[in-house]
Amino acid sequence: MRISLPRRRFLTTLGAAAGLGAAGALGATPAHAAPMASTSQTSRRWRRLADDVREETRWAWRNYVELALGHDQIKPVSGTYEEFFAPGQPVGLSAVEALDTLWLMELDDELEQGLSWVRSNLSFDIDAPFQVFETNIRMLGGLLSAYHCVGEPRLLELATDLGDRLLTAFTSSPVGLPYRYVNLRTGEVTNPDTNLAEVGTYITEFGALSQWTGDPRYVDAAKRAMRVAYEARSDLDLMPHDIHAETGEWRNRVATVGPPADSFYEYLYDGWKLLGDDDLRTWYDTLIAGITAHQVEEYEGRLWFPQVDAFTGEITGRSQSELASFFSGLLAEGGDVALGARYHDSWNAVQDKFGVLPEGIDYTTLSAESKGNQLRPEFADGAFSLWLATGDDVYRQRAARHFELMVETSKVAHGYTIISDVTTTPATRGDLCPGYWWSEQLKYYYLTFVDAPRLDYADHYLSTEGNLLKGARR
Ligand code: DMJ
Repeated sequence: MRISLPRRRFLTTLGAAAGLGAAGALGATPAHAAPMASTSQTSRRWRRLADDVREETRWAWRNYVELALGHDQIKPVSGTYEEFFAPGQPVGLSAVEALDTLWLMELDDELEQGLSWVRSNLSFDIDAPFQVFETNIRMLGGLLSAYHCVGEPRLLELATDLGDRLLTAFTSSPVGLPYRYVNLRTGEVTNPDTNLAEVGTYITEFGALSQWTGDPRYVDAAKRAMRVAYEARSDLDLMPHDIHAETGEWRNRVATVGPPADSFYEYLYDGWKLLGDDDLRTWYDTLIAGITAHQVEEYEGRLWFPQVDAFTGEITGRSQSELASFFSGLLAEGGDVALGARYHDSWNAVQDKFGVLPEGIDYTTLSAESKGNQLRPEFADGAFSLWLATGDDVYRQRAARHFELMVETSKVAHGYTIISDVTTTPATRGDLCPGYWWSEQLKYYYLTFVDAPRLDYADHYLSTEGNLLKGARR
């Protein structure tokens, strides 16, 4: 997701009004134009932060290359690594996830190291079950975004080969909902008990693949799955989060905007934005209307999205997963900036209380129900989208705090790690850098703090995994 015009307009207007050149306008604070001196101080601060993000990326990448290149995820405390999809079957997940981030940051030597590994080593002829959703958003999305950025045909060849293997998960189902796992070599599918995110987070990767190869099978399969799920919505226009891939029947009654539903809603909006498919926009508007009518609760002046019974609208839970904080940005992009802003404010209160956000909270007490933090990007993602939509500097400040907290708590000997308990002092560290870290928050921070010359801010698309599928300025 993510796209907007206002920010670019603000910068141009302020730059022109203040008699600034392009460089002078870089760090402008659009919503509250400050006097010249403090504007350039502000500008320097944002440039410095962007440089810090770039340096941290370069340093962490060097460690990954030295200790784990080709493996899926570095364990940055012990200096070892682990695979993400299947034991003993590395696919260089972190390298693939990092490619477009390195390109956007103009870290071209580092990018070449990643590309060179991909060219010489990456193959999907693997006799093991791979999770279809994760393989799509991380590996297929990573290859497609790299292709979009650097234009190398080999990247599209690899993406097409992988897309064909993933397609089997859809075509094997009698109703077109993908199984959760597919064996990449044999095509054997398993795990039909699935959920909204895992049946409906394909349309932009598969859409880009269809556009770039001229083969409509991918986008057709992705849309068919979304339609099957959408048409099973309740009379309240709500959707339970668990569904069966062979029957299309719901497996529970609970509606949530968090996992495992989250990116299903995101991809309705994103599919419309990237591909211009009006059905998807209609489906998005219908479901968001259902959510805003039945799934929003004000609690002590803050706005949250409780779990509700999809058929009665009754509230069944008041837990909130950190992953749901992305919804603030989605709402803003979809046109409800006020609601998105209020939801981001709620999460900012959690950041004020804990520093690093816990994985899950009870919003009636703002207490941590799940005390770890998997080095998550969603708060920074929401801040970036709201910054683009409003030009309000408050979102850059929140992203800056998120970045500074991450450096304080997660930086270890060989990179950045997850936290196993954010409530201890100091925070208790784990030993893993998830693949999405390379694709998401580093990129969101950087793009929020600086006007990156390789991004078309006025017309771009970043996927749920932060992969750039539109808007590369080559
Ligand atoms: C990422 O893999 C994607 O953003 C996904 O949609 C859900 N969240 C994880 C990171 O937290």
